[in-house]
Amino acid sequence: MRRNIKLSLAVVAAVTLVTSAASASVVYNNNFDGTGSSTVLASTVGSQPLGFTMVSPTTGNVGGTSNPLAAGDFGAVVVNSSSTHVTNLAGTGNGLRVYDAASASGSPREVALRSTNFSGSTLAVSMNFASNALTSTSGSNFLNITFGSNNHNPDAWNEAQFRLAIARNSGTTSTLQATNGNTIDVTPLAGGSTLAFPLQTSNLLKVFLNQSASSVNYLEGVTSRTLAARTYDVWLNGTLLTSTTSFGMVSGTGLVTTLGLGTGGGQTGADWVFDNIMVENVLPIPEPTSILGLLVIGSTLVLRRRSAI
Ligand SMILES: [Ca+2]
Ligand SMILES: [Ca+2]
Repeated sequence: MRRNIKLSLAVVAAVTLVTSAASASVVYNNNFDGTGSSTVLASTVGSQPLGFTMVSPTTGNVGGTSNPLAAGDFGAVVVNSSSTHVTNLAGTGNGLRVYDAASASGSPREVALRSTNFSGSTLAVSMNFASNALTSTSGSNFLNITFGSNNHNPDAWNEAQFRLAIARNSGTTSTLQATNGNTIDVTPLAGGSTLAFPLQTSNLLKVFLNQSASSVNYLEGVTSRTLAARTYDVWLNGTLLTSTTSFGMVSGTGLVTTLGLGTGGGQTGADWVFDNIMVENVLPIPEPTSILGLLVIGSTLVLRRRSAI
């Protein structure tokens, strides 16, 4: 019995060590409520969000109270469950509605907002999002979640380092896909796939970025993954977006330091709500073999001590 207890303690100690090594520090956190460890002030319902630079539209919002959207509406506005705007389907309290039912011919940025700068070579970006509209519209409805660096502007979705496109399909599901930022068409990377998600309910998106020059390991839930240098992983509702080739960042450029949300002139039916947008510096975890090694070492030490008694 005592041996079992000591073995358990050794396992707990090893797991605690691993957990500690995988701890993260928040470098950007926007729940639009100003609560918790938020680094931004509470945003006001009906206004443009704090913690973002609004590139387009720069002042006010065009529409944003109609549901479904009226033709010509576009903008970003803070909403909550009791506002005259749409309900925050993505989270609790205040959320952010990003919508585009307008058409500015040829424009890569109809709605464009970017986060305040953050830094870190190994980042975990997470957010909740929901499609506000259930049915497909006649217009293009995708929205780009963009990752920008010093010379890859996240404001324009065709210039970002890389981007994730969320799109509403006909029926009641929608898809997410990853693509190079400087590829105009919304197509997955070679060999890439899409992930489906339900409409009008909160979805959890997590992106792990390794911007360093060597591979690192990270934990998503109980899954340990290795990220090669300058690649990223995408998780949607606990499922990994897969590709036959690694999702790579544009080579020879600076680190990703900003996050953007945007649509272009071609989108005339985009209507999305976001909440809990967070960026964390994630410390790499030991190799899986090292974790096993810790357990073996811990167990062995206890067994030796027990044998010596
Ligand atoms: Ca919130
Ligand atoms: Ca548009």
